[in-house]
Amino acid sequence: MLIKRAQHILLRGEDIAASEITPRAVFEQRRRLLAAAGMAPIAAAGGLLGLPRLALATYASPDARAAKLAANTNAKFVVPEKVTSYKDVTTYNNFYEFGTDKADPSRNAGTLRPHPWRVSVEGEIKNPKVYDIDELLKLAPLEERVYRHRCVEGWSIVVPWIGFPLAELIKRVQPTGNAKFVQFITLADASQMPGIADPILDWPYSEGLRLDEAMNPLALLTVGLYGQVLPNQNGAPVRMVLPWKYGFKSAKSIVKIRFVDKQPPTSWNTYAPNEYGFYSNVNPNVDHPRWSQATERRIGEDGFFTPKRKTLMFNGYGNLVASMYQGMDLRKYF
Ligand SMILES: Nc1nc2c(c(=O)[nH]1)N[C@H]1C(S)=C(S)[C@@H](COP(=O)(O)O)O[C@H]1N2
Ligand SMILES: [Mo]
Repeated sequence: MLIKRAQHILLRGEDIAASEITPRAVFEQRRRLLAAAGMAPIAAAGGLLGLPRLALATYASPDARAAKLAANTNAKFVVPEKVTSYKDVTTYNNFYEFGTDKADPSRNAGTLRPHPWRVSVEGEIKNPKVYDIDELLKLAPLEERVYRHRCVEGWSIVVPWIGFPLAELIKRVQPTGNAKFVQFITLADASQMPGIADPILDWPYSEGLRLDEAMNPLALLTVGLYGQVLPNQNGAPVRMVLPWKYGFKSAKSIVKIRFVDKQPPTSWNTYAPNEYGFYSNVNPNVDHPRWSQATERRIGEDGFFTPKRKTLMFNGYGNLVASMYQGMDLRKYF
């Protein structure tokens, strides 16, 4: 029974009803203009220096109740594509601790208590430390970055995240020579997370990276989106965002970051090693055993005649990440 049930998880997104067609909020229109404005000078100057820094906090809020979070936009990391609507990004989620339907996390994650919150940074490091979330938020300047996000199920979104490079934290805790991998562990508290009662995955949700991947400037320790603190359903109060990898690598609601000497077990890889590899870099040339990964459905573009988008190698971030995998057989290390 469990097996049968489990086979329904991480399906392609195709069975999900098309997201509602709502009039575009003024905010999103402004957001797109902002993104376009951020990109034009890059194309012209081919670099970062001298670009105006754009403070998102001056723009309208997508959710009047949510706390604002100020951050300067880092134009080097703004993908020149239409930002997905706030509504889609916060109501179409995978967060199995709150249920397996896309609408479950936004419906059920109100029971998560993201404050107070502590993150234990431990293992093969010189400075192990339990960070209070308020302290973690002040560790490095917050940046807004607009990243593509590709779920292994075949859908994608474009999100203005707020955070800072994980490398900033890693520099401070100083890995020892034995640190080869980093493990991320999510909260697993049945009193806050109704989905934990269901033994779908081996809780707590855990993910991992090689140390060089964790140090990559793209790897974002994330605390906000759309100018606000992270909603619970998106992994409050702190999560990873790794835009060159399939979405499941980006663990939500992290309570532990552990530096280890061996490749750590990870939830999805343990669940189905032939379907979800440890690396899980976005790769249109390596299909999932049950579906092609060559194309994707961009959430919000799913009209009846809308053609699918071609999935890009490393989700379009090859210039920043491909060198980390040079000489590796990406069919074997998928
Ligand atoms: N703890 C935890 N983290 C998780 C998941 C989860 O079920 N539990 N789902 C993953 C998957 S499959 C995806 S696609 C992304 C979705 O992030 P989003 O809802 O913010 O778009 O979160 C990832 N992180
Ligand atoms: Mo995903």
